[in-house]
Amino acid sequence: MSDEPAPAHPREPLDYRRPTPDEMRANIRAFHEVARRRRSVREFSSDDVPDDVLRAAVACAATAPSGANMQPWTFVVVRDPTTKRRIREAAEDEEKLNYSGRMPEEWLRVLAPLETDWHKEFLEIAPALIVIFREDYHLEGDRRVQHYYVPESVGIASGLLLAALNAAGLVTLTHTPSPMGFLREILGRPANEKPFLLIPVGYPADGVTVPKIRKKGVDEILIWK
Ligand code: IYR
Repeated sequence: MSDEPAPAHPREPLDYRRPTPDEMRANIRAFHEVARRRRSVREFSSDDVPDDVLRAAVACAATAPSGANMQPWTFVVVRDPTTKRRIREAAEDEEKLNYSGRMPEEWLRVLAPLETDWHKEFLEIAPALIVIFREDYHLEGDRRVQHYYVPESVGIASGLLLAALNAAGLVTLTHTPSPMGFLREILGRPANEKPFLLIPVGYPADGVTVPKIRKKGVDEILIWK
């Protein structure tokens, strides 16, 4: 393989129509209505969700921008009950260690109001788990092609996935059992893929409650200059 720079991409017109300010206001209001309803849910119904909706949500994630358009991500949708059980058992083994000494006091202190613990039943109960893998490089033959801005790229794709799933009417948890190496093994993914997030997806269990927390208001986080 040569080290010549690759030729420029052919170009095409941008598919874009400028909205009026009022159209923009209506659009953003509608989007905010969806976004503000998203909550992390930890108790799921076992009711099944349609494959095509999960597939369409991943297609939304696939539209994300990425460093040099490397698209450094793979999404594994886990439906098989045995695989879900293995993931639950491995996550609980890690989280037991986290909650019984591996997390510093200070971390446990900020988690306490959320009442999380090492039990992760939702990993078996939720009808689907989506595991997002990040890819820091890929191989072309025996040549290693580096990826750039991987956390930024995969973070944006993950946000789009969560937004899409919640817009569809499903609920999600952004779960980070730590460390997550077991996911690569259980799911048989190659060495260049590293688990990034584990997202149970489904419907909320009947009567589910969520912590009454508040998001910072826009005036607390927005600075105009
Ligand atoms: N990953 C652990 C602990 C945890 C950490 C944060 I930061 C949270 O916001 C919630 C939980 C777990 O999933 O229990």
